Amino acid sequence: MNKATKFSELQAERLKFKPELPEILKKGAGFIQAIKGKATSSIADQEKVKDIFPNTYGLPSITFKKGKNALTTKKAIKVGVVLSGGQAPGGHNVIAGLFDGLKKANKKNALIGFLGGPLGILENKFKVITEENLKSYRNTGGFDFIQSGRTKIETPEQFLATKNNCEKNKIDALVVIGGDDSNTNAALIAEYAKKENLPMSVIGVPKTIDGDLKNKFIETSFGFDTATKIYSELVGNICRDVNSAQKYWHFVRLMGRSASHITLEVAFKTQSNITLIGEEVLETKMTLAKIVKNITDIIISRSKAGKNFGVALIPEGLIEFIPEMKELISALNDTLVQNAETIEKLNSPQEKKDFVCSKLPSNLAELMKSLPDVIAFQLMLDRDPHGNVQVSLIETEKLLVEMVRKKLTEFQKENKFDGKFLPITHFFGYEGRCGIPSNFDAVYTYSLGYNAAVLALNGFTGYLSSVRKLTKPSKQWECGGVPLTMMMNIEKRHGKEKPVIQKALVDLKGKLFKEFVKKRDIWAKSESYVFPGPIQFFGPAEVTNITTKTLCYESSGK
Ligand code: FBP
Repeated sequence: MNKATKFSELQAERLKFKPELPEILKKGAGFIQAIKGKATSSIADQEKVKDIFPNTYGLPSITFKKGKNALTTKKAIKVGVVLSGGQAPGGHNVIAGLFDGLKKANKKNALIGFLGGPLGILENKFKVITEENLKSYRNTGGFDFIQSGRTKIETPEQFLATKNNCEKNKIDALVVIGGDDSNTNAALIAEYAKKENLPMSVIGVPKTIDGDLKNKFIETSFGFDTATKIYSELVGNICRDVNSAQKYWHFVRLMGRSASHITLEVAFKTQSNITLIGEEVLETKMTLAKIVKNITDIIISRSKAGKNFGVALIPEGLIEFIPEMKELISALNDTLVQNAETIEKLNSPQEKKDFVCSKLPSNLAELMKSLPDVIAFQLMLDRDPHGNVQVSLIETEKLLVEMVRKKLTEFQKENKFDGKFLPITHFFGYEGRCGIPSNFDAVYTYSLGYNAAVLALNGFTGYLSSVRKLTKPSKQWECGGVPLTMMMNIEKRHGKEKPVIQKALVDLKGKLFKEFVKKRDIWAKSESYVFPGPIQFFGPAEVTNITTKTLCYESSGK
């Protein structure tokens, strides 16, 4: 631990927490047998995905069952671990579970942590992980033990550097803790290693606060539980504040990239007045004007009841789902790539905007010009290394506030609105990513790491660590692995077709969304706010071990 870092009383207490492993993992890899299921296929674009992954496509899913497995304990192995992408509560416990799982199987097993994300692999920067340097990070938030990064390993030179450094360090398995893009990268490294006859397996661990890396075998990504609890506390406090002062409208943008899972979860936990769901906007082709109309309708109707206050939740990815904005962003992605050199040479954002507008089809150029400058500039910012628009940098809440204000002013002139509109904007994202992991996340991450150790000790490659039946007590959780290629489809990135793990967006036919649709009108009119308060680590299980509404509804169909 960094010398400057001091433990708070709570953190000191949390170090003593012992995550309870699933029963199947408790005795270690030597007592776990891997049962292979049927061969799998990718969720879409099967032929194209198969062509790209000739060596790792179609692997069977894996379920762990009790039974002796001496092979996993005889030979000592060396594992490299890397944290990739955005922070999510519980990352340190994945490393702790991985470390303990390896040591339980054979004391000579070794673990090194690549520093600063995948770049650490390329630059061969790592730290040897020992009980001594790991112990103060158990059950803590953050990724600061070995840090993270968003470097994508994609060029032939980068793959070669990965191979050379892994060979140099005699690494038998590489564990990539990441979201959909990082695990797509893990799948590509697994395929490359097979092709090059590199005796190294690659295992992924599902991480992301966004909650969009999930499927039949991955019920949730880690970090979603803690992050949504932190945001819900903050939003709940705001709800209480608006209800106390009764004079402001708060517009809160919430992280989550494209998916609105975080926003939907926070909506249930706080019962805020307005919640926008990006996936619904896409499905119903809701234009920006229609979204603004829906918001102003609620503001006016609350105002008529004497309530010039409320709370509105906006998913950060909303902007990508509004039909005309989606079209604009897609055209911008191409224009920015095709004209990168020229744009680079232009000095001011205004010059860049003018140039970009000159290259866009006229309807999109008009739209770009109609946006507040600050939003237009933000739309032109660099894409991330995986080709995604950095929605965390686009202040959609401010765009909506401006448009709503304009509309209400028009209505005021027409005597259709005589209330007040005093908006305040917020963005909650980074506040939730490094929080102390909730009991659920602390146990889940420890189990995911331990489970990854078992997969690695069995020599499996191209798998995502999978721990399931998560709404049951952790003792009863089921464990195994799910092939990474199974979750893939082909998408356009940086203007080119690429294999990627498909994001799981909010299911509009799912029970949770349907329940939301039933409730939202009531929440819009009333002050049925809920104030969840801070995460509780100690106390009655109904409070400390409660998980997300999303997981409960999706797992049990309640
Ligand atoms: P991951 O997908 O890597 O887990 O990152 C999630 C996230 O927190 C998004 O919610 C957010 O849009 C993005 O990271 C912000 O990225 P950055 O940390 O690079 O600003």
